[in-house]
Amino acid sequence: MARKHMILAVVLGILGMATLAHAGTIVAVNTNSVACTATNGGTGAGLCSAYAPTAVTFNNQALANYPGVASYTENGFTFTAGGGDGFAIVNGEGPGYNKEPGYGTSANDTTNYISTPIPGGTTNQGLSSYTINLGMNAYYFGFYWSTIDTYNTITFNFADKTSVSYSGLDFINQFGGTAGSTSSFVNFFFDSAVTSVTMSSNDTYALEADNFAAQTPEPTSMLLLGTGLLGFAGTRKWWKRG
Ligand SMILES: [Ca+2]
Repeated sequence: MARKHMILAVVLGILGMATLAHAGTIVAVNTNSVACTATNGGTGAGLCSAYAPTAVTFNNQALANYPGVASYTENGFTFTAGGGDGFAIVNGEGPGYNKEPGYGTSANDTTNYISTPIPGGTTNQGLSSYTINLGMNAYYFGFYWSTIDTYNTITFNFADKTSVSYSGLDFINQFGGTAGSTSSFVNFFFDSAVTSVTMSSNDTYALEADNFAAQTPEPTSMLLLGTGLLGFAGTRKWWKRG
């Protein structure tokens, strides 16, 4: 069973007036962020959420390069390794071609971050992934994403047991960036509660992320509104049960 699901990308931060139009709508914003501070994401962590406190920094954790870790919990967020090599907690550029968010820019993240697959792990292992249980019904989710890549995929799992996946290319197309060269703090707003998010990347190359934030209260008719919304359709599927 599947039904059409809309994702809307806001190219510019928008103040507005309208309300969310469709159940299950996702709005992605890649322009709004703040510089991280010592108390919000950590000094030198690059960009943090402009909408919610940073909940996951990995900053006080031992690095976990090959063979990575199976599970990690910080501030109520639980990360569980999925297929392939799973994930590792790393710093800087690693042997698995991973690059920290903000690589090569003034917003370079010099702190620990998460990478899937794990640097130095198996090559050509196929799809590596991890799932973040948010520990809440989230109407907002954001993180600092390094070099948004075509082989990255994000799957949003809704409380109603549906899910929807988007590739890095989907976001690149909406944000107008260039694959493999654009780091962004990305913000996602939902009008239907999301309980977990699965991050995956294909083959040797990585999906790198840091400074996760989420929020339960539906952010007031937010930004969603107004003009400048670009939409495209995805297919929202029911989770397999049993
Ligand atoms: Ca960090």
